[in-house]
Amino acid sequence: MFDPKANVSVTEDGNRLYARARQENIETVWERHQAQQPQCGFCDMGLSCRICIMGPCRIDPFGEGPQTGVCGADADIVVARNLCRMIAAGAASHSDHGRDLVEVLAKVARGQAPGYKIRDEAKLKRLAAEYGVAVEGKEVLQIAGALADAMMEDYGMRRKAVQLVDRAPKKRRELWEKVGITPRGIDRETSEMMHRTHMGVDNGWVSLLLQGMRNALSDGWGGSMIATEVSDILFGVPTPRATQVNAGVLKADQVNIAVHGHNPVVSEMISKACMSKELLDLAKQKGAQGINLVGLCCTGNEVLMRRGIAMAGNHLMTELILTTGAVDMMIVDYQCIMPSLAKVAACYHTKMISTSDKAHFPGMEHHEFHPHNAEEKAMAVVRAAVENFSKRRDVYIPGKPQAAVGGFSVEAILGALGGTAAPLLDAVKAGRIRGAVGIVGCNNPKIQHDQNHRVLTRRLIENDILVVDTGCVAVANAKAGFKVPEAAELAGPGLKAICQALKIPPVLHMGSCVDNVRILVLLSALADALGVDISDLPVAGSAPEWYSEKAVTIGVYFVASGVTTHLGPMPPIAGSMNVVNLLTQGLNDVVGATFAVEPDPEKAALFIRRHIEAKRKALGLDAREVM
Ligand code: SF4
Ligand code: MSK
Repeated sequence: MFDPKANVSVTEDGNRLYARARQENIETVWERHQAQQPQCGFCDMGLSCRICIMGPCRIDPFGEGPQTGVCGADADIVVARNLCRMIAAGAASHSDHGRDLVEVLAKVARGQAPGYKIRDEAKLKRLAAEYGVAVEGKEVLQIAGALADAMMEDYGMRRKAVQLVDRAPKKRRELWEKVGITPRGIDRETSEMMHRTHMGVDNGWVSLLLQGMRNALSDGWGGSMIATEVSDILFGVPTPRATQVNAGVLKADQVNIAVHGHNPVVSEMISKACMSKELLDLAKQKGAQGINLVGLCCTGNEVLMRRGIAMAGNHLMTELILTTGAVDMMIVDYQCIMPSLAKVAACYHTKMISTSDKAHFPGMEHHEFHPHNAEEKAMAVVRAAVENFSKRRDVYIPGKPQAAVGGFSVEAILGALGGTAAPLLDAVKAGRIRGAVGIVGCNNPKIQHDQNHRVLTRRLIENDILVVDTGCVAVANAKAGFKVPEAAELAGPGLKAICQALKIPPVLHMGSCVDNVRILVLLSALADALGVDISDLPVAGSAPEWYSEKAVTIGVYFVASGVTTHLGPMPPIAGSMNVVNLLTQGLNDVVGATFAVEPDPEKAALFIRRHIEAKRKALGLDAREVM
């Protein structure tokens, strides 16, 4: 557990802003976390159940008190059900985000979404081909409409499998069929998960966890994949572009607007409005030098990846950034938005705007964005932000921005390699690159902010392991200076030479939380090129500071796809050794990958390196001993 007397963050801007919050007596996530101590041990182990009102029930982990709930559910059933409900919530969140994008695509096709358009026709046609949508002789908008309809079908009851499962290597798909975890429909798997965990339905902890995997796969190869692909069609496929990160990206002489959440549907329109001449002129009239749009969390990652828009911070920076007094407006969509934000903002002049019909927050002004009115709404709220500039009082922007490069979609990575994965595979075969790791996920106040991300990433790259990252880790690693081509100096000799030749950083920013699917697509391409399954590759996943249900789902779809995955914080499963053993060992026999929990990032790096070297050996490649 993080020592509350130590610095809350490993970052300079984080600590300086936290000191300011303390000075001004502003309560943040760290004080609230402290106030919750000691947190409930039953819940921590997954041993409490409130699924029905014969309960709530608790199972005594010491064997002295009750060993079943009122209904008779034992520790295995209670722990498995709780974990499965986390998976369902995570899958629902990402997949509902994907649905919103499909709805925008459908409205664009019908001419009902002014301001939005098809930005990448080639990608639209590639997706249409995958979905069996005829493109010959059809207008772009007709194709878009037919593709949106086909994707909507993926959300319901498909006869066999969600479409994009076809992207997985053949061996993996055959394995899923054999185990019975091929996802059949996106909403169907979440719905079935909730049904099975109702009192008196599925009381087999193994069958529950198998459905948990199928549910997670319906997100990874379904809802999240749709979210990423449709975002690319509507807003462009990311390409490498320079940007800046940390609280220093706020500008004292400009109107600062921060976008926070996950879905690019609102932030893309805001970004357009910030560039409008009318509003830039208004900003000048109000005494500002311009309008400075910055990102937070994954909405920030979405606009960073496609537009190079600067990133102010990740999850645990979202309250602190308000204490600069320099944010004229924060616009939120959904997910990972702490309900405390408006309370912190109220200590300053910052206007807080919520935009989604499904995400309301106390103390925020609600301006609902829909495809038909988003362009108009964006102009109105940005105007309000400009009007708010003159109300600023004391401004404190700590430090200078850090340079970074983002935008490494699969297309961009393959492009940097000359169009195919062959150079990357050659480097892996020759041992210059030992393997690759996807580091993903959040911050958690139980861990010093960004510390584990930095340590783990540093240890991996210095041992010639390429790192790709998404979500809040991507921001942490950018702030640490790992995302400029010069960071190649921090890498081991093999990785360094390749990064220098390609002029890329050793840590590649692949996007937001839904963009973890880009990692799945890349791994499939590598596995296909080698003629093996994903589980044979010298790769791993890691979520060193995760907190959210979505991260559980991501971890489960990584493992079910064959990627052994490290978790920093322990998930709430310690109450059942059967569940722990299945997830950390038994799954190897089922899907060829497991979870490993290790809070210490130094030890996690050793575990991951040993795993990668073992996979190399199994492939007949040279393997190093990791001490
Ligand atoms: Fe208790 Fe069973 Fe109801 Fe859970 S489902 S609250 S264990 S009675
Ligand atoms: S925002 S899910 S805290 S990565 Fe995607 Fe960050 Fe985790 Fe939210």
